[in-house]
Amino acid sequence: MSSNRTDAPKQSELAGTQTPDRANTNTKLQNLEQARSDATGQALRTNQGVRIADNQNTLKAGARGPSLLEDFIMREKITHFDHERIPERIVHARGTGAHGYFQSYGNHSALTKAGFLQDPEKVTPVFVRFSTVQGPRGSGDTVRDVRGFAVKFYTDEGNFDLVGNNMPVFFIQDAIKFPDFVHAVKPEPHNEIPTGGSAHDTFWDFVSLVPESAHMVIWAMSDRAIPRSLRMMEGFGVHTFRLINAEGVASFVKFHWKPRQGVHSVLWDEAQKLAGKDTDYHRRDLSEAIETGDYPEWELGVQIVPEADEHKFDFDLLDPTKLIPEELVPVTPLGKMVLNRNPDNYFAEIEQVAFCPGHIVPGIDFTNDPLLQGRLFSYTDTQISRLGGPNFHEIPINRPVAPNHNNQRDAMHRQTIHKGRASYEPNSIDGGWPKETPAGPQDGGFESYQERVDAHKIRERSESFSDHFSQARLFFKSMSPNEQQHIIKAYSFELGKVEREYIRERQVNEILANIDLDLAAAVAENLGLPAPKAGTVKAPQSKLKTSPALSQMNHPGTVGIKGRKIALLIANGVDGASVDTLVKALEAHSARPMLLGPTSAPVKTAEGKALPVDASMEGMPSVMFDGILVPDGKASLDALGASGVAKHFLLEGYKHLKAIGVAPQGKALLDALGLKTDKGLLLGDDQKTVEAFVKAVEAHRVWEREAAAEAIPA
Ligand code: HDD
Repeated sequence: MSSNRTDAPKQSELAGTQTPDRANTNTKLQNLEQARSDATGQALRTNQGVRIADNQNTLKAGARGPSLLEDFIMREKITHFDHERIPERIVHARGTGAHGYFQSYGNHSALTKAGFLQDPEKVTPVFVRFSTVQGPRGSGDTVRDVRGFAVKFYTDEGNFDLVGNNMPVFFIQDAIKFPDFVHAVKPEPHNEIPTGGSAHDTFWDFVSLVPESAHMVIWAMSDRAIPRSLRMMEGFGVHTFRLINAEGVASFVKFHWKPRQGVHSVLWDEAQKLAGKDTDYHRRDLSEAIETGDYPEWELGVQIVPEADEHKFDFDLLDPTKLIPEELVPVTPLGKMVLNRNPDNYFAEIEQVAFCPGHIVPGIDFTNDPLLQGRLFSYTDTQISRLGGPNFHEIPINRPVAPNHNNQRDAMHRQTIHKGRASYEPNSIDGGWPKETPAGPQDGGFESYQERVDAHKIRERSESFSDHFSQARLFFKSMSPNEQQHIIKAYSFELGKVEREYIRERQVNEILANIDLDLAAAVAENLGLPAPKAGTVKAPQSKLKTSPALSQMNHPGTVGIKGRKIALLIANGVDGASVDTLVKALEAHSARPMLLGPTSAPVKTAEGKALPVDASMEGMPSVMFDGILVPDGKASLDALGASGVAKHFLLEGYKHLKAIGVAPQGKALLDALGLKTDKGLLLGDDQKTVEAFVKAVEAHRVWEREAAAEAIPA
């Protein structure tokens, strides 16, 4: 966890790379890099510490002669290189992460004795890893998939890992089905297709045969599966956990992370294009935000259910395919998490971090959720093969800040050099140390919650887990009309890629028809299947007709357009003053304006100045932006109107429902493109228009435009 980065200059110090003095900028960049590197001023050496004189040539018998086996320098280098890769995670292989801290809002001792939740002054370091589930390490960031949201709290009482997802439920109810589910969703075994997505036969074969997946699958077909940014996702602990206070009183809780940036997604066409045009879209967005000081922030909250209310709901709290609607049990905020430091080294930190839902601290405990119980075994087991043995807790990113003395010894890659003679307990040689700490109210040893269990040993699914459709229906009914259409399209797209017709039919008739007949009928029509009959499963209708908290539209965030990327399209002849005014207006809202030219070369303004650009319009296409502005300047507007790339940029931005502001002289450009002004397509460059543009970006997308945008070619 140690890092010299905190002293290093921040990228934000390089703000203003618009300066024409590129040489100066380059020197600044070099200084920045050197300050970061721990090799600055150091000699190149072998792993054994020998200084290397020549890193260019293998030792040979004569300049044109054969290489010599005795070249230990070359062999050490190649041997190490040959073993650079470790097995990637079986699921969640593609990920990124960041360091930060957690701070409690207050003293939550009535709820839990966990030390990091007692004191608002206490700052607990955290490391977060976000991930996709299906794809390998090199797959695209914006595929349709669940996102992992794993947080390691380095508390004074030991590490607490909250290993959740950006969806509050899961595909299966029992861990014994996890390998089946993962084999089905992973690329097909004969050709390893598709990479990163679920639009293929084996996934839909499995989920259409396993109705308990219906709820999670509809989440995966919703906009939640294509987030705009990792910073704009909710996170969920999924299972019901227990919090226990110093008096031993336990409450059931569901953990929630609420992003200050709001909950937002991209459109499906955008997601697919981004997967090619910027494969690293999400990891870039996260690291850029942190680098520029726009630190992502989430609120940690819990839904609290007193033990006495365990059976009060029309679903089982132990069933991980169910959520507790926030309208029934609101989320109580506990504290905030801020991510403020990028990792120094991807492999050492993001690849080697090892999470486990079984890493808990006093004051937190499990429930009998059979999915959670299986996870408690799986994670440590997987690290043993992934990280080469049971000593992965010694890897810097996994080390607790709390001391961890015990009598475990040896094994692969042991780093600690133990000095005592006694590695057993009880012992007298080392004075009996390390010793147990009796369980106690505060700072006591870990004590499991004393739950009475008196039952037959059986393999059986509880009857209380048998309603698979009510909450899937509640989810669909709670969506806005736009979101419902996206879900219909997502099922149609994915099932349209399924080659076996009987699988499509089964999903429509046996799953979708039991969720909602209109949904099933719309998907059936798109697939050319006969209209489905009403579902035969008599699932209880939940008392709640809708749960507004489930719709992303009801999570706008609290940061306005802070950090949103806005493209300014410019060409030779652009009005420099107009660019200046727009950039200043955006910066006043802490947005991130970027100047895009026809090429990467500076643009000549109408005033005759050379204006450096951030990128070319081809280099940073519209899918990488949240909004588009076209500044004034007749020659510039004419040049944009004659450029296929610029026109495509605008049309695509329009299709993806983005806010667009065009200077008054640009009316002809809009007319030529056949675009009509609307709530988010604005003509003008006065203060009022700029504020309307800002409002439109703040609303994330111009949803009213979605039907009109259908006509624009993709
Ligand atoms: Fe899992 C990784 C989340 C069910 C077995 N899981 C993994 C990660 C996340 C989750 C976020 C990536 C952690 C990281 O960034 O390193 N998993 C979940 C959630 C689940 C869930 C929210 C259901 C509520 N998982 C689940 C089950 C099993 C596993 C039922 C096995 C019985 N998960 C694993 C694993 C992984 C993993 C194979 C792969 C790499 C790793 O653990 O470290 O053990």
